[in-house]
Amino acid sequence: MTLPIVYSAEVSKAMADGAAVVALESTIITHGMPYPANLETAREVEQVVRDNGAVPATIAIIDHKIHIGLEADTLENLAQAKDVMKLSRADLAVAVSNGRTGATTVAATMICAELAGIDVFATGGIGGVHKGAEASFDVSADLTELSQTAVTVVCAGAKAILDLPKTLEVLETNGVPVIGYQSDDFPAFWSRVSGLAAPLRMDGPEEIARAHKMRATLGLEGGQLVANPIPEESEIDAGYLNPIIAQAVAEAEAQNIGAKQVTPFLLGRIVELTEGKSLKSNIALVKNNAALGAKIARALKDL
Ligand code: PSU
Ligand code: MN
Repeated sequence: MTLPIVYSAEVSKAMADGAAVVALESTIITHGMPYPANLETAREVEQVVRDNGAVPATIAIIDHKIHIGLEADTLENLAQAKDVMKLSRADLAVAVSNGRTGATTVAATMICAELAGIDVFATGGIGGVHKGAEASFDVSADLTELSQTAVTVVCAGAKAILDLPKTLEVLETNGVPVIGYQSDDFPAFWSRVSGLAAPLRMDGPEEIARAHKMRATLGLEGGQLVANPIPEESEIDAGYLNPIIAQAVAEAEAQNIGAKQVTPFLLGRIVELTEGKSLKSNIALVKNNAALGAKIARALKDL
């Protein structure tokens, strides 16, 4: 059986030319940001990848196919679509076989990128170990995926809505290299620092590209997590944000929000409670990651 993959015209040409390609996820569009900011951001992030010398491949599941790169009208439809599934490893195949419309999380985007031969993926934040996980067992499948799928993922760390020390522990147990980019501290999404040490540090795209290759050479399965701090001017003060996060987490508990709904609920509530400040920061950090992702993808091509 041939793979159910379709490439956009732009990505298809890039692949044929051997150009650098950067994968982008779609859950951030459908479940991570409100319309129309989600659509504007998706377009701008794609443009940042191009401006940095690579080709963007936004990934989504539509009509029995894994789409690697979305045409302009497809992206526009997805950004406004209702009833889009939030797909991870568990439900990816069912969504494709049943012809559902699905957005890919970090885990599902990694799987699709690897199938398509794309080595680098840029996003905002990864899923992690949720606060209270000792009772809820809510640990994102993103962490397991990083241990088994050979894609370098550029993020801004993990959100402070998560239990960051536990998230780092699980990554370490799973054998995932967590690389602070030009930073000794593990960044916390809206903040440049979490107060936790980044397990590894690298200062340039070439170094990261070489390590990516070396994992393959050594036969180590899994990817790398690059944690790229949010640009200073877009940071949100933790003293202001922490009580807001605590309130959003408490509301989620009180309303029995569980499973896949937790992350979208918290992100949405925090946008409301910060009167859009968190959304502005989120957009800035995704663009920052897209630029670094493009540089890493180019460095990989140059090796
Ligand atoms: N971080 C963001 N915005 C998002 C997500 C993470 O800033 O929309 C999404 C990603 O797709 C990530 C998913 O893979 O949330 C994690 O969901 P969960 O916690 O249910 O595993
Ligand atoms: Mn979860």
